[in-house]
Order: sequence, then C-alpha cells, then structure tokens
Amino acid sequence: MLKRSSLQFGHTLALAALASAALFMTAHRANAADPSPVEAQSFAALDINQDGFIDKREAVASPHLAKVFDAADTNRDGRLSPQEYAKASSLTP
Ligand SMILES: [Ca+2]
Ligand SMILES: [Ca+2]
Repeated sequence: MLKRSSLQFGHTLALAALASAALFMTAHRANAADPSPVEAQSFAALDINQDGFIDKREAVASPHLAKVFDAADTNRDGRLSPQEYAKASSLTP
C-alpha cells in the first residue's frame, strides 16, 4: 500500500517536471520568434493614428525614442516601422 502510493507520487512528479519543461520550451521559442509583448504593446500605444508606423510627432511621447529616432529610421522615410522600432529600443542616445 505504502509502496504503491509512493510510486504514484513519483510518477506524478515526473509528469509535472515534463509538463513544466515543455511549457518553458514553448515560452522560450515564442519569445525568440516574436518581439516581446512589452515592445509590441508600446509600439501600438505610441502609434496614435494606428497607421502601423511611428512618426516623429508620435515619437515625442517616448523621450528615449525621440532621441534615437533619426538613427533608428534607417530608410529615412521619417517614420519608424515595427522593425525599426525594435532596433530603436536597443539603441542608446
Ligand atoms: Ca502612426
Ligand atoms: Ca523608416
């Protein structure tokens, strides 16, 4: 009786370990593929007119972004695409 229940307990632990490992790997892969949720959220928050770009007037809402705007705008169209914005967050003024 005692032996049986401890076996079951061990089985449950192994399952739990497997489940959390799978969960960790899934979360890790999602982070590597996409911009982090924080970045995506702030891009949407800064893109006031929701045209999919952050122009200079929208960038002033973020002091850091306003400073690195020109450096981040690699194609010089006067606005930041999500890709340029992702780069901007790693630039230092
Ligand atoms: Ca915009
Ligand atoms: Ca641009």
